[in-house]
Amino acid sequence: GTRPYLLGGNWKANGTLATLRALIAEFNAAGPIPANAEVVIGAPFIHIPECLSSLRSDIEIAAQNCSLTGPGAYTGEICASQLKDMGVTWVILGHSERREGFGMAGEDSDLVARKTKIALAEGLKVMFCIGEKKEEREAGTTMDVCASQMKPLADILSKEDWANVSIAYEPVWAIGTGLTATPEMAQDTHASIRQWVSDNVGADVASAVRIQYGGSMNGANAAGLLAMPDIDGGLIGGSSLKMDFFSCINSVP
Ligand code: 3PY
Repeated sequence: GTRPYLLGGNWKANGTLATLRALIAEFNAAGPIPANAEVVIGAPFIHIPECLSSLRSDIEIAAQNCSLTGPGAYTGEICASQLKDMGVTWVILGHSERREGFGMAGEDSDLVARKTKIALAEGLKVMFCIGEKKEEREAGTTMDVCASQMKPLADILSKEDWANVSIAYEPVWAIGTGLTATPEMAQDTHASIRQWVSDNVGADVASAVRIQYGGSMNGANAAGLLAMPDIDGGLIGGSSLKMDFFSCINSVP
């Protein structure tokens, strides 16, 4: 296809300074990244400076969240302008784990859309995560869920904004479970998401926007997924903490 592949790693809240340094050394020695692949690592905030100074320069750095606020009296928050100032170029927003909230108030689609608008305004690029839960897939509502997650975004973004957004489709039942959507199942949903963008944003945006698959992508299943016409990359959890990430990267067609 004409869309450059986007391979994102999502390290979540994993790693120590020692394991981070060891992984960076391995990644730095891993050989070239295919010319049609863009690679980004979503690091914990505290590990971002070490990544920026030590990780190979052909891997960009993402944060895994940003504040709904700008700078100011917001104890414990990190805002998009601060990330941009550090040299961060991407942010992952609306991951299902943050939507769920792990015991805290979760993020709804309206909040994720507003964070996205702020991040884009500060010059960050956004991996915008969507995806259905197991019971929603079983009830046949996968596309209703994805549409409801994208609707507030479509309402507040300008067409120009979309140039810096990638949609990460992550079926929640496939995250951290070892279950992966089959390439055909994933392709089917990706095509529906692209159609939704075409109908609700515009055909030009739909043909340019990248749709990454997330949910237990690894070196063994990446090639099958990435071969699909509407799968433009991955958002990769556990595998991105290992050299297996490079097997995913090297699986781009
Ligand atoms: C996974 O690979 O399971 C993820 O959650 C990636 O974000």
